[in-house]
Amino acid sequence: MRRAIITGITGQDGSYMAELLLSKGYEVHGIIRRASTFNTQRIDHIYQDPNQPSARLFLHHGDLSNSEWIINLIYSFAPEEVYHLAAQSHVRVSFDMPEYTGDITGLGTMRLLEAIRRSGCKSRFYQASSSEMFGSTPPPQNENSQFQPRSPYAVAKVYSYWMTRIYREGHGVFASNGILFNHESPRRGETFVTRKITRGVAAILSNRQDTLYLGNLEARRDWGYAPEYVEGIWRMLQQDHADDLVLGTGKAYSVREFVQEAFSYAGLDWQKHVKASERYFRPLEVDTLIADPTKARSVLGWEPRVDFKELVAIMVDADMEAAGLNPQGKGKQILEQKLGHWNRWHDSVTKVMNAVEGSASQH
Ligand code: NDP
Ligand code: GDR
Repeated sequence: MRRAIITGITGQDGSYMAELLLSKGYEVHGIIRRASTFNTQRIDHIYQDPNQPSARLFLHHGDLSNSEWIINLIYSFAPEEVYHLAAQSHVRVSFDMPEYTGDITGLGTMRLLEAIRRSGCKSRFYQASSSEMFGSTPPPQNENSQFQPRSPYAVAKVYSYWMTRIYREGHGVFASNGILFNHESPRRGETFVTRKITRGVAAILSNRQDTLYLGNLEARRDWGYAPEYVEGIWRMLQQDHADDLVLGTGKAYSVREFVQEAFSYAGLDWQKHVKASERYFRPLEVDTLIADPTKARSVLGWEPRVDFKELVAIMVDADMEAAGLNPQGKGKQILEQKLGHWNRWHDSVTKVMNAVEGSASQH
C-alpha cells in the first residue's frame, strides 16, 4: 500500500487530496494543527477511527515551524509521496504578518525538504507554488515567465519554489513545483473573495445580511475548480521525472464579473448589495493573472473541464444548500456529469455539510 503525507490536510486542497488518495487505495497521514476550536470540518466526513484495522487515514498534530517534529515525521513514516499544501495562504494577511508568513510559507518548505534529504527516504515531494509569484509580469504566464512578487506571501512562495529546485537539482530529491492559478470550491476558505461572494449571496437570500463589502473589483484572476487541480497535483508526482508545471484554465475574469455572475445566478441585483470597503484593498495589488497551461496539457494530459460560470453555479448552490435554501440546481448537475466518483455532489458537498462536527478532532 502506498503511503503519503499531506501537510495542510484541513485546508481546501488538502481535504480533496485526502479523498483522492483514499479513493486510490493509499494510506494517508495528515498533519493538523492543535486548535482550541474544531478546525477539521473539511475532513470529518472521511475520518476513520485509527483503532480499526481497516483504517487508512491517520492524523498527527504538528506545525511547520518546528523542524524537530518534521524530521521525526519523515523518519517515522518514510512516505513514498509528500504533498506539501500547508501555508499561511492569505495574500492580504501576509502584509499584516510578513514574518510569520516567511517562517511558515517559506522556511516551512525548507524544513520538510531538509528532513527528506537527511532521512535518505526516496519520498517524492510536491510544493504548492503559486501564480502570485508572477505578480506584475504581464499575462499569459507560464513556466518560463519571470517572477515579480507583489506581497510577502508571494516572496515566501518564490523562496519555496527555488528551494524545491535546489533540492531537486543539487540533492537529487524528486521535488516538483506545481504553479497553480486560483482554484476554488465550496470548501474555499470564507475570506477568499469567491467564497466570500457566494456565502454573501446565500446570506442575502436568507435575510441574514444585506450588504457585502469588498475591495478591488477590477483585479482579474484565472479561476478553476479545485478538485481538478488536485488531480493535476497527483499526476505530477506520478511522472518519471520531477518538474515544474503551471495549472490554470487560460481564461481570466474580474472580481466584478464574479460578483455579477453569482448574484444574477441567484436572481439578485448586485448593485443593491455590494459596497466598497478600504479594509479589503491591499498595499500592492496583482492586476491580472492568466495561465498558459500548455505544458501541463502535453506532459500530464491535464485539462480543466469546469468553466467559470459552472464554478460560480457550483459554489452558489453549495452555499445556498448550507444556508438551508433550495439551490438553483445547476451545480449538482455539473458535478454529476463532469467529475469522477470521488467528487460527485454527494461526496464533495453534501457529506461535508453533514459531517459530524468534531469527529476528526477527537483523533
Ligand atoms: P488553505 O488556506 O485552505 O489551507 C492551508 C492549510 O495549511 C490548512 O490546513 C492550515 O491549517 C495549514 N497550516 C497553516 N499554517 C500551518 C502551520 N504553521 N503548520 C501546519 N499547518 C499549517 O489553502 P488551500 O488549500 O487553498 O491551498 C493549499 C496550498 O496551495 C497552500 O500552500 C496555498 O498557498 C497554495 N496555493 C493555493 C491556491 C489556491 O487557489 N487555493 C493557488 C496556488 C497555491 P488550519 O486548518 O489549522 O489553518
Ligand atoms: P488571491 O485570492 O489573493 O488571488 O490569492 P483572494 O480571493 O484573496 O483575492 C483575489 C482578488 O480579489 C480581490 N478582492 C478581495 N479579496 C479578498 N480576499 N477579500 C475581498 O473582500 C476582496 N475584494 C476584492 C483581491 O484584491 C484580489 O485581487 C489566492 C490564495 O489562495 C493564494 O494562496 C494563492 O496562491 C493564489 O490565490 C493563487
